[in-house]
Amino acid sequence: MKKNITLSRYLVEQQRVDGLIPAQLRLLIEVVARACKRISHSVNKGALGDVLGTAGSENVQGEVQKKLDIIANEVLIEANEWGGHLAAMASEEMDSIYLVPNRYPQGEYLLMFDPLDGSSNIDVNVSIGTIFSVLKKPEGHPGVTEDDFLQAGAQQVAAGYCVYGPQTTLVLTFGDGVAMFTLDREQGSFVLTQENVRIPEDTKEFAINMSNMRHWDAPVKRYVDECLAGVEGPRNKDFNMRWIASMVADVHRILTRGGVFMYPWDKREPNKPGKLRLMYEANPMSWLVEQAGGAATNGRERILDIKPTKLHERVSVVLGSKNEVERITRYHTEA
Ligand code: AHM
Ligand code: MG
Repeated sequence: MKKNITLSRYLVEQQRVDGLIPAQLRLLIEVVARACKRISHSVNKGALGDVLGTAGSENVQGEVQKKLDIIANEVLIEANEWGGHLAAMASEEMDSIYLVPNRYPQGEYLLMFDPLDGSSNIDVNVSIGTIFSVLKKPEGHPGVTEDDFLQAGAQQVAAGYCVYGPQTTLVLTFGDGVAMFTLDREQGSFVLTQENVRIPEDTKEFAINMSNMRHWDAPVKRYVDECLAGVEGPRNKDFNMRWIASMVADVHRILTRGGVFMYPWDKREPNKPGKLRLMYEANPMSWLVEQAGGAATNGRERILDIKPTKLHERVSVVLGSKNEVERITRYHTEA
């Protein structure tokens, strides 16, 4: 790999040399990356920046918002609304879509994000992140409605996340593999640190919130029981468990060394398909995982094929090393 390729140079080459992305999409990603740098800065300040703790409000899903949830949301909106690359945005922290104000030029893209994923980890200094997904606004009508956003994940034109951990790492796909960039704070830029990310097809590591075990469906219980049985069980090998409770950090581990991540449907809220949101959590992560050679399903079907019916739709998630995801999906179809 060539040394010291900044994100800007990488994007210019994707646009100019390889013709993989249009100029407006390049600008969009540059702007999102700049916003992530600002969020990273706030996250790093922690108590010194008065950014910890709750904001005293709730989002549309009835979850308590943290100060940093709101700060990150505002940073992303302010950074993206004026550049002329977007038609509208949608966020986990906003009830409805956000139209680019009339005073700014309108672009052809739709941006969705979870501004700060892993909120429960903010105050305890554990990795958190920003997840984003980019769609094209459907042609043929002026203005933007929520319906324009309701496209299957397979329609995404770019997706990524930025994890704020010991390092700040931006991970991106345009549908031609996955690349990782590490924030060089002295230089002030993201620098390419890994290309052609690949997830091993087999793994001995799983991630799931075990405290929900009594609420799971039989196929998930069967899979985890078999992992826990180790060498003495039907899998003939010992498994290790990791659960960071930040999807960004759990997925980052899987992209780095493999593994399987699950947030399945459970009996606590039987009418909801799961905890995670399809459009700005599961879709971008599923695409990244597939682009790295992994798989992502809701236990039955490919997540990227699900046609959303509402903006904040939830979904059951099984993603990561291909052979494990296929096994878990098979357990569901057999059941
Ligand atoms: P958030 O977007 O409000 O932070 O919620 C999503 C997070 C995921 O990052 C993580 O996988 C999950 O919630 C953790 O949930 P749990 O509290 O069950 O561990
Ligand atoms: Mg989230």
